[in-house]
Amino acid sequence: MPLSRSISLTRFLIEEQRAHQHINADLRLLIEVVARACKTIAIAVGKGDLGGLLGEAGSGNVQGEAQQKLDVLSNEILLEANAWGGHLAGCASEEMDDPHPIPDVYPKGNYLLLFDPLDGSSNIDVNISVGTIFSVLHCPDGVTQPRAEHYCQPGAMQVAAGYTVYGPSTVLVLTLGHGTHVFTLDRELGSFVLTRRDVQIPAQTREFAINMSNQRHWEEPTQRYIADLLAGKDGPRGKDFNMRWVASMVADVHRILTRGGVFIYPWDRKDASKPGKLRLMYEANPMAFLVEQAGGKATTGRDRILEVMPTALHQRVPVFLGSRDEVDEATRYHRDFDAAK
Ligand code: AFP
Repeated sequence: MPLSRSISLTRFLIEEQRAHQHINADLRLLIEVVARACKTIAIAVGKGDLGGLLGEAGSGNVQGEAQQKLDVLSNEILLEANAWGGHLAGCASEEMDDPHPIPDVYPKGNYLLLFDPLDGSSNIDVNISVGTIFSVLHCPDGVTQPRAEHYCQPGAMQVAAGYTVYGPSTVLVLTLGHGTHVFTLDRELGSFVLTRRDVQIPAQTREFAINMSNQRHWEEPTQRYIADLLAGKDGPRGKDFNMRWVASMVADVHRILTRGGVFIYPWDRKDASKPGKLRLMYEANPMAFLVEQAGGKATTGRDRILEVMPTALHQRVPVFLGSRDEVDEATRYHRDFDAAK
């Protein structure tokens, strides 16, 4: 529910630390540092053409995708902000091939931070919402120079996750494993203010999000599921469905956290060697954690995303997440299809 009394992110974190054992001073610092970096990114994104930062950087990332200038800048902002606080053992970014070590001149902490610095960046030049997604894990005991394998922990091991959306307003959505909470950036004060505590995604929905242009590449159970949604009240689902697709996962997930829905990026045959488009560690896991903490569900179409055992830092995965009953329904189509094979 919307809040009337103003609670800053700092106050929220301190009160969480007092009330529960699930947050300590280092984790609190980590979240505050990430939030501060996101404010800097919000300023850069908000300048648009005036900042001279639109367009491609002329480089590619580990995924083989063209990097935007703001991808590169957002990555640098997050790396720099998190280097010196002493809260991290290391960090990993969707934009970098290998994990980034904390410089030796600074103390090290016990957390691993993973991030997609600017999700949906192909939308920047057309002034559509983009965002930052992050995930926090414990560094395994005794590891002082974390390598890729130390980051490869299932999403259920996350201690925190969140995203920001740089849209008409800048919002930060956060879970520390005890509910999902929304903070809105007060641009005059320069601080994030708690605006929704304990968000709950409606269990049922009449709205889905998928890139329909890939339809011919989908596998059979995805085809059947979407065909039944499109059939509306004359079909087996007996109700009409609406469709939305922003092509910025942060914006699509934020809509679902706000009013329900199901977000789908399934496996497809466009490039059958890839097990999906979205990245497990930087997109699927943090979003799955946030969605589950808001009463929703998140699967690969078959299995719970948070239980997928990662084998590589930049691994991809199919994603079905959002309203609980609808994700159950989509997952049932895939499981029934497998069982009938
Ligand atoms: P970019 O960061 O390259 O714009 O990709 C965004 C994204 O990873 C995710 O945010 C969207 O949901 C999805 O890709 C959109 O993919 P399509 O362009 O294939 O619809």
